Amino acid sequence: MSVDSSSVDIRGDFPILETLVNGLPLVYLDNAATTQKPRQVIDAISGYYLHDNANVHRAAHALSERATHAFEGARERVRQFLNAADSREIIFTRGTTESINLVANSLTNRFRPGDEILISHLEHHANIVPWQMLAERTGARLRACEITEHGEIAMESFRALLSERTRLVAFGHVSNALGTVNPIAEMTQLARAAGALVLIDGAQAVAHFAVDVQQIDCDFYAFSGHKLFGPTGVGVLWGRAALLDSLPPWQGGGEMIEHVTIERSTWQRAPYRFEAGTPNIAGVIGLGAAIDYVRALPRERLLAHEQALVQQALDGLATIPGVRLIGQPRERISVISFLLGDSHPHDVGTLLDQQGIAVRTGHHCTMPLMQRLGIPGSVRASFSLYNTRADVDRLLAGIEKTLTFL
Ligand code: C6P
Repeated sequence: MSVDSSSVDIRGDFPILETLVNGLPLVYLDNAATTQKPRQVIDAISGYYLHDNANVHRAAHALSERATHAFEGARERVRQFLNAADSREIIFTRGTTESINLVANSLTNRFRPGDEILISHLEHHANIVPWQMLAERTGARLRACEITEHGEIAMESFRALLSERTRLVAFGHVSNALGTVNPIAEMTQLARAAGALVLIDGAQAVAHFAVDVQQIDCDFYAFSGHKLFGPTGVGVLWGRAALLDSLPPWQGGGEMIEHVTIERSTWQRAPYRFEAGTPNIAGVIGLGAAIDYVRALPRERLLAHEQALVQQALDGLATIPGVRLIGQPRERISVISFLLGDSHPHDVGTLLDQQGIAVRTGHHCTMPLMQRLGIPGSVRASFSLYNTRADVDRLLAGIEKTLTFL
């Protein structure tokens, strides 16, 4: 398949993009759910299993040393990727969901009845439910700031809900359902001024722009490897070293301890106190390879390419009668949500799939947002750096054809 002159020719790195779906070349527009994996990542994972497979941190033999070296090398790559001050601040988890659950569990002792946790109506369930559970355990209260009609955080509502009772503020960097890029620097500053800890859910951000946790000045930042061209089952929680060392572990077992007697145990420092048991070694190595891959790309140019695709799609959708855009954020990245007339999103998704076009349909794990918008769900097209103008043309033609069936 030819690649637009505006994009960087990387499609060849992604073998799956050659797949035929229903006899047609795949147009993969479900990148917000998970990105495809470049050969470099697939090779790193199989290379580990073919040549280095052993457990990490446990043995003196050569394979274990090689595996440990590759595993800890990936931690250092993540540190550089986030511009964290210390690789001790990088905790490997199963993904964004586990990263947020880790924080919610480890913070339990810091919450008292009447304390507040502030989130927004834009959040993914992974950034709602763990806080509900924390509130349930501690008597704290979960509050959610409003959104505007365009699908942005309503900053006056955010400011109004911040108070001396707010102990933690948690919000997404980018909305997975609408693509809204939140003003995270301003929100972090306001939350910290109110004396709250700040957690940012970066699941939808890291594949699209550089993240600098020291510059953002938050306390925790979470993301998943599989949305960054890495494997599933691995993710990251970044936290300030001193803060992490002051928190208790949330899971017990091997690796996370310093000393164990039958009566009691003492913990290692971060990150190991939060990494009980054998980790997802191949996944971590794959994530390291994904970061190497991304860092070698001309990101500014690729981001401009993605933005151009989003604009092409928005311009095209505006000319198709019956298309209703869901959310019109001023700053948006790579995600477009829409409905076709009164049709159920699932029917639209099925008809697009028959034309080889993969989109996501439904509530996108953001039920409170859908409730606020008064819709059961939407059709979501999400773009990545390997998508092309031809993909957008196929999507637009696919939608026009779908409308004739509905
Ligand atoms: N969103 C989507 O299609 P996990 O499942 O742990 O890797 O990521 C959870 C998560 C948390 N926050 C945001 C903003 C997300 O987008 C996601 C995952 C996918 O939108 C699957 S529901």
